[in-house]
Amino acid sequence: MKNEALAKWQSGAFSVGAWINLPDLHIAETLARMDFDWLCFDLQHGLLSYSHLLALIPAISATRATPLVRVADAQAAGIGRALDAGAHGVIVPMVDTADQAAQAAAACRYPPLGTRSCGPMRGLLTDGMGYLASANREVACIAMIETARGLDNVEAIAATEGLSALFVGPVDLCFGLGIAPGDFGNPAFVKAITRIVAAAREAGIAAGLFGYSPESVATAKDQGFAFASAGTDIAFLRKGAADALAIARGEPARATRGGY
Ligand code: 3PY
Ligand code: MG
Repeated sequence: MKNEALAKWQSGAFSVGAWINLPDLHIAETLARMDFDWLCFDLQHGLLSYSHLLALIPAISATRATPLVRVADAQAAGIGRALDAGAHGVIVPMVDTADQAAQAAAACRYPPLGTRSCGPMRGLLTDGMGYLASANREVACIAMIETARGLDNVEAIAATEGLSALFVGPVDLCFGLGIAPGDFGNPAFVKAITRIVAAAREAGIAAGLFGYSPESVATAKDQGFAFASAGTDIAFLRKGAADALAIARGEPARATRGGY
């Protein structure tokens, strides 16, 4: 198994992804054919279940987009099931401590590096037994920094053995900082971003951002992130529909809320 997104992050090349929140094969296939570097199924907030993931992930793994899954938490069961379903990496939300990061990393790695149990259904299908030899190297374990405690501990989290990247959830981070959700220009927010990117760089891993708009991706690149998402299926649908309606009625383009 080769994780092309991870290879990009490790080489220092910037990559752009998107999120899948809707349980629809045609939407997954449409995004998979758009040339995103990675696509992440959101099992934390998305409107889809593990059964949907099983049905949709083959649409991604048949293309060059790297399939990722945001799991509910750092528990081994959810991480193992996402990887067994064919995810090449997991994004773990709300990581507060290095212990939690270590728990997530252990769940991503087979012994002796971790405690992942063998049963990679889709990996064996696509890569045969070679999957077992490559998984520890290729699976990406990504810890979200989006709480006050996570920010306090970010250097220790970044230094956790087996972690591939940090990932910022900007609105939860706003809550953690006690600033208005979406106030991404707030000096406290910018300072936190600078600290997170520096912690990742110091640890020799990548940093990524959940982009609330396509425009935020360019800012993320300037801030030193290695990867960012340009939007979600729902946001793309809403923006496309709003633009189509405005054009059809001869009205100026309407600003749409970014994000989900
Ligand atoms: C956040 O903004 O906190 C996110 O995790 C986006 O889903
Ligand atoms: Mg969040």
